[in-house]
Formats: sequence, structure tokens, C-alpha cells
Amino acid sequence: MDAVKAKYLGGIAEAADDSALEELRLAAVGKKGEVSLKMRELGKMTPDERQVAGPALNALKNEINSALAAKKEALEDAALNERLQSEWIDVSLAGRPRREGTIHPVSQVTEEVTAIFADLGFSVAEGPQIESDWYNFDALNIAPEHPARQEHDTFYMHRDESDDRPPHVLRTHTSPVQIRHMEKHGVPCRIIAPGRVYRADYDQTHTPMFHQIEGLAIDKDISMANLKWVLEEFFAAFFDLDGIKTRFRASHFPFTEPSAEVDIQCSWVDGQLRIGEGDGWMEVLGSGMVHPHVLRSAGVDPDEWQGFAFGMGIDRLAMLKYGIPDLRAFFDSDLRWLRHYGFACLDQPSIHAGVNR
Ligand code: 2NL
Repeated sequence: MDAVKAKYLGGIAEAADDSALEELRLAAVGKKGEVSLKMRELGKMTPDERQVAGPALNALKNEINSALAAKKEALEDAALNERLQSEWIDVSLAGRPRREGTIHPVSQVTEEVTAIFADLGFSVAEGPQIESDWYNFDALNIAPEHPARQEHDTFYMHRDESDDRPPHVLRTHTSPVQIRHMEKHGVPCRIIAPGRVYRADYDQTHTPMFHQIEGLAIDKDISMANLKWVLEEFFAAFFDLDGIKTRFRASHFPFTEPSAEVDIQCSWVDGQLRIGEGDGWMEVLGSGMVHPHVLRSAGVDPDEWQGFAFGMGIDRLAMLKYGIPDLRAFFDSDLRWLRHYGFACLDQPSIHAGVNR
């Protein structure tokens, strides 16, 4: 029995892995194992022989089982130690710099403009980009034969052949947002409506989608004088100037009466535009007193209420403030343009990214 014991305990001590251990377990204490077979022979022994062999076999079986369990644990420990050696991570290693996006100049300018008008008491109104004929044109006193309504200038949505309701349009200005606002919330009101607008145009200074911001102030006694003050406050804040002169030129829009185009003071020095100085003028927006027909369309009584409205291009404002000459730079997928004008974009690590590569 000592030989059996030595054979198995020695084998267990030398076993290299789980399967070797399992083989030894079956050979020793498995159903047909050597120790198990010896135990089965106990029945054939005399009581005296059994009294000696029984406890000895039991002790051997226990010893082998303990050795198996201990070796199994030792093998698991060794495997874990090996993984800990090979799978460690150096958490002190610096991260790789990642490409970061930054805000688009149009979004940035929208936020700047919104913040300035918020200080002047205007809140933001929003509405759908796909509009009905009524909100985009009729409610704004734009006659059925007005050129803006032509297929050539406006994107019309498709209607079924059999459907003769007027088609929806991609809004050509954010004025419909203001009509909807007056209808829903009534007057007095002071709102701005920034957002995307669409016109069938594409050249150096026009893209089919661009961004507009319109403003509307309605109360009992709002005048053009209030408009002039609000715009001058706005331009001084936007271009970071102490003051700026504006020039109002008589104009015509179907939705305002009287109407004025507004220029801001500027000069050209060595081919460079300087806003807020000199004796030159640059047109920046259209404006006027809201036409009585428009007020009535929005459910507002023009005998009781009046006010001003204005509209300007956000993209153009961004170009003026950040000196970007071609509108297409904003919407072109080639980001080198924006980078050229100082806007960090997708394929350039920003100053926040840490190590520059
Ligand atoms: C431009 C400048 C303008 C308005 C927009 C407006 C909005 C309502 C009522 C009356 Cl709800 N007017 N907006 C007014 C004047 C000019 O946009 O150059 N447009 C062609």
C-alpha cells in the first residue's frame, strides 16, 4: 500500500495541468481506480484483516483526495499569477491625443446674437422648416403673383397629381415662426426667430440653405426709433464697439410699411474691412414697421397694436465678424477653409487635446 501511496502522491505533485490531475484521480479513487478496487476487496477479507486494511485504505483515499484538491488550487494560483504578469496595464501612461470637434461659426454666431437680444428682452421662437403656403407667403402679405413664389426661387414639396391643395414649401424666411408665435401667444411680444431657410440660389454669396435671424417687437406704441436703438445696441455688442452709426434707406417689403434697409458704418483700409469706423456704409439687414395685413393675418388688431420687424443673414454676419469671404466655406465638406479662418475643425487637434502630434 505504501507503493500505491507513493505512486499517486508523487504523480499528483508532478502533474502539470488539470487534465493530468483528472487522469490520476480516476486511476486512484475513480469508480474503477486502484484504491476503489482495493476497497471492494475488503468484503472478501476476514474481520481481523479488514480491521487493519479498512482504516488504512480510508486514510489513503482521504490523503489522495486532499493532495488532489491542494494541487488543483496550486495550479489555479499559478495560472492567475501568470495572467497578472502578462496582462497588466500601465495606468501611468499618458493618453493619446484625440481629434476634437469645435462649434461651427454659424452656431457660434447664432448663440452670440441670441445672447445679445436676450439682454435686450427678446426671447427665442422656433417653428417648422417645412411650411404651408399660407404661413410662408399669404400671411406675410406676399401676393400670389410675387416673384418669390415662383417655382424658380422656392423649393416646393411634392403633392399627388390628384391633390390640388397648395404644396408645402421649405420656408424661405423665419417670418412664419413669428406669425405662429403671435397667433399662439398673442401680443405684446418681443421675439427673435433664428433658423435654417431655403432658396433656390447658388453662387459666391448664396447657398440653397442658409441661416436667418428675424426679430419682432409688438406693443401699443413701438416705433422706428425703437428699432434704430435696438439695432445700434445689437451691432455695438456684436462687433464689440463702443458705438456704431446706422443708416436707414427707404425700401420695400410686402410685410412691412414703411420698410428700410439698414447699413452700418464701415471703412476699407488696405483692402481690409473695418466695421464701426470711417464714412463708408455696408448693408446688413432689412426691416420696417409690420404691415397691418400681416398683423391681421396673425390675429392681431392693427388698430390697437403696432411694431417693428427685421431680418438678417446669420452666415453673412459670421463672415463679417470672422472675415470669411466665401459663404460656401461654411457648407463645403472641405474643412481647410474654416481652419484657414481660425476655426479648429475635425482633422486638426485643438488646443484642448493636450500633446500636439
Ligand atoms: C430682408 C429682411 C425682413 C422682416 C424680415 C417680418 C416678419 C414679420 C412681419 C413683418 Cl412676422 N416682417 N420680417 C421684415 C423686414 C425685413 O427681412 O431682407 N428680407 C427680404
